[in-house]
Amino acid sequence: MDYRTWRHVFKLDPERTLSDEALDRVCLSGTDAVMVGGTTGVTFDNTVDLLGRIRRYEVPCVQEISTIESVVPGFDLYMIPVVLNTDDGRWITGQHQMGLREYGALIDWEAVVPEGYVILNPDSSVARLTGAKTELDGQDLAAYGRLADRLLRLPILYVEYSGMFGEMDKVRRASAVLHQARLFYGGGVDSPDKARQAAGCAHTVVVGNVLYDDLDAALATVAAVRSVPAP
Ligand code: 1GP
Repeated sequence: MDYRTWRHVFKLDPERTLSDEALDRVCLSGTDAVMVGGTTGVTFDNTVDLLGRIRRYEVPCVQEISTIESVVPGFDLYMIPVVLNTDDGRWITGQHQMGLREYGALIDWEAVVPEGYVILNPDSSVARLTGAKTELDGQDLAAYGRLADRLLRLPILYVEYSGMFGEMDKVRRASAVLHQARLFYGGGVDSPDKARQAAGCAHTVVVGNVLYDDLDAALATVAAVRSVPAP
């Protein structure tokens, strides 16, 4: 599953409701992958339900793990956030170590992809949960880019503005310093115009919330992202 080629991803929250018809349109939209995950209210049951519905389609399906209890077998890949801009060690290595303590011997490492997360919207639930230090300028973000890419050699730098559209100048600056890592951008992409802007700065654009508010606008982001050359 070559996530390195993905330009567009839809992120679905298992706690929220999407009709069969809407899910059909999402899975046949031409997006490169569907990611299942969320910050709160994610359970084994609601994740397994959603996976079963997405599996009727050929679109690649990945789980972004937020709690150990909600990990469901059967996804193509498992993306594991490591929060870079927090002082709270639980979100850097703490939860991960506890998970590996229980299940470490059973893991198919070929299916695991770590993501270096930088969380930038102070009002998002993920920022509150993780105690993220969101006051970062472009130089700070570029430094996190190098930290992820060169020092930790993570394959993904995920710039997370969840719920708001971010500052593209900062994102571009981080993208420019990456050597091997892919930059995933997510946050507030709710129109073709914003999708194009993000696609010019990020290798992969992740679209979430707007799926539940304006499905047509969400679907229009797929072609918009594809119309822009990757950075
Ligand atoms: C959230 O990065 C994703 O984790 C997408 O953000 O929901 O704001 O589109 P939005």
